Amino acid sequence: MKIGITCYPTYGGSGVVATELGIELARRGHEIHFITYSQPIRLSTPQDNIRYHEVSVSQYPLFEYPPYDLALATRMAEVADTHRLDLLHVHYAIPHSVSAMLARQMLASQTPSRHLPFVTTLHGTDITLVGQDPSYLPVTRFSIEQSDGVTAISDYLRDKTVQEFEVKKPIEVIYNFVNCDLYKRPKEVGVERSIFADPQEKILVHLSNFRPVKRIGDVIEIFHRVQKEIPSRLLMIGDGPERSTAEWQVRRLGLQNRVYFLGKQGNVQEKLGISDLMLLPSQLESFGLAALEAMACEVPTIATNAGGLPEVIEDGKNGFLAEVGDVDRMAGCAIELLSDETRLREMAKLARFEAQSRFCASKIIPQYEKFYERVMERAS
Ligand code: GMT
Repeated sequence: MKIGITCYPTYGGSGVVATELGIELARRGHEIHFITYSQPIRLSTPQDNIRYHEVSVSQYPLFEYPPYDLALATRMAEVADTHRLDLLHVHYAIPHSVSAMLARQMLASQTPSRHLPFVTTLHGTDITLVGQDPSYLPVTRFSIEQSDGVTAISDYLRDKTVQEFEVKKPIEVIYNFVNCDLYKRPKEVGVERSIFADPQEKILVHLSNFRPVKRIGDVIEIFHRVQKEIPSRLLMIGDGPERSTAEWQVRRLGLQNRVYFLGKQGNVQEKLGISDLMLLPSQLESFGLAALEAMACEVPTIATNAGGLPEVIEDGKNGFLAEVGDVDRMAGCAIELLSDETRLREMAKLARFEAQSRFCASKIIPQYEKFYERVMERAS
């Protein structure tokens, strides 16, 4: 198949999922065209069967808000026409599904027999936060209804979309995935670990885009309590609006020698693979890709019982779940687990098992392929 993929290339989990999906599909022989405003971060090296088409948005003094969605629609139609694409797959509804809808119409107006189907994958804040904004809700609902196929990354998100948007269109749940051959614990972790911690110290990790929904303050607060009981360090991977506040909190608590702000990292699996415990105390996660990537690397997660997280983590078995804001319980669970090496290793193995048995790329990618086939069959 020839597939055009659009996502937010530099920011957030939806871009990561879209890029990894493109890479996996290309490995299986499909021709993938990324149509985005910059090179997706996880697409650092040229790969067979993958092309990148940049969307450039012209600036003009009149445009206080340059019309990116229109530039995107034009590029989608151009690429689809030139490369005879079979399908567009957009990640995050706003504004990508609206642009895809326009591209489909533009192509049909040139060649009435040409119907370019598009699939919209819902990821989270496009529905739960941004999509609820009255200025976006009607157009988001409309473009979801107009999609030739719609998927959501968890049952939670599907139900929420149906409930809040009153969408009649069937929504297929296809869970996020992880490449278990790449995301795994290395046999030897000593050298890399020694950059951050002494041999007897534990490493806690947090990975996100540092938005308010991630409750970065709780991450620091939990670690503050943990390090009083357990010799440990904290790796903060990612960047975003809450980073300066978090750095200030770290200084205020006198933790600057224990917490490393690493910024955006290209190969996150290398840092996850040397860690012992992931902290993800988010206000909401439709899925929690960071937790899954950690689990694949034998790193259990302490997370909140929010959104789709209970679909990924089983409390007490391969991680822990607590109510949003309950830093006492999250710190308590972390201390208990990190003080018991046997339990920690056992939970780490179960976390990897869960990632492999339910969310491995080899299980999820064929679900997308089948979904595309069905959509294309209906559209022809
Ligand atoms: O909040 C983010 O991390 C960004 C956002 C996005 O769409 O880029 O993430 C959402 O999609 C991820 C990938 O499918 C999910 O793992 C996250 O749970 C989801 N975030 C929220 O629901 C807050």
